[in-house]
Amino acid sequence: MPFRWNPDLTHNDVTPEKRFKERRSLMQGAIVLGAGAVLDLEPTELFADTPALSNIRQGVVTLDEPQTPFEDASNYTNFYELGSGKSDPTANAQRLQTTPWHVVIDGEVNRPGRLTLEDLLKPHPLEERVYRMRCVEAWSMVIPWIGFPLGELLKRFEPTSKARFVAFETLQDPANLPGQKLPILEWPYREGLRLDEALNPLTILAVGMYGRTLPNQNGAPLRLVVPWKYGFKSIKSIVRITLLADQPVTSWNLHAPKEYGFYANVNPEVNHPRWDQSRERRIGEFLRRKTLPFNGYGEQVAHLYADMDLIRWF
Ligand SMILES: Nc1nc2c(c(=O)[nH]1)N[C@H]1C(S)=C(S)[C@@H](COP(=O)(O)O)O[C@H]1N2
Ligand SMILES: [Mo]
Repeated sequence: MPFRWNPDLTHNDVTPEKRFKERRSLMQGAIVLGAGAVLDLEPTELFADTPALSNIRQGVVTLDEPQTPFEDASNYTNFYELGSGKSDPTANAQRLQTTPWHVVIDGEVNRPGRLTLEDLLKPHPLEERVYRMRCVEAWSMVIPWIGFPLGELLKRFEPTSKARFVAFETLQDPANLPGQKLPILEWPYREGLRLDEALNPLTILAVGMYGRTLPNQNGAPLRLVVPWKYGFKSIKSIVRITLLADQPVTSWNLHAPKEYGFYANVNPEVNHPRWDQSRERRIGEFLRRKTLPFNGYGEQVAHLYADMDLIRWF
């Protein structure tokens, strides 16, 4: 069975042998290990530079699939603010200023606020969850994210009875983010979810991956991960979360409405106008595989769309 939803996973389930080796090589530069030293360090020890990222609990979601190597997941990225090539975001990563970082939560909530990243993380224990990510350009990865369910955060701000959608915005900083000087998109990058999608337990705000703080090019310090949707919904480097009565405008939908729908659920039956969406290449593999409806998470999320024509609402 490729997918498990199980709160009783053992530490081995969430931290396979390969991960220990990765951690070991990550740490070898920084830590001189005595002979026979135990290498099974907890992820928190890699977060020493970021005290807010502590107390990572066992994930309730994991996959029996080989993880994409950290090198690929962190160097083959899409982050147009840092350049439109897949390696540009790594090359320009240091231009993203992540400290201090604030997130505004406003709109249809009883308790709006502007919080530091530390305040925002404090009440939310972090979890590691291994998710498939499927990019609209037909490549995919399996990434161990560290984060917490978005719904836990939203509840804290008490959405009003009018709230039906959630809008997200990325940092706007054209002086430092070279892509924001180019008319690739209307900046800032904006995304949105229906409130029930946002409250689904699979939807997380991630602050780390592979047992460490999120690299800037992957959307530090705080990004969305919506594993059953195409990658562009998983907005990076979030500074604002707004609850709304009406469906928000989103960057890719605004830019090319025929190519990028608001819903963007992974759907092998709806091709992108310029390419086939029925198959995908897992990064690091040679042969393409069949794309799964909802990226393989149908059991968890198909009910959200029971009454919808998913060809029309792509
Ligand atoms: N702010 C912002 N968020 C973004 C993007 C972007 O260009 N800017 N690209 C999106 C796209 S198209 C994808 S596929 C995913 C990629 O996430 P990853 O690079 O961590 O794999 O980020 C999404 N989030
Ligand atoms: Mo993408």
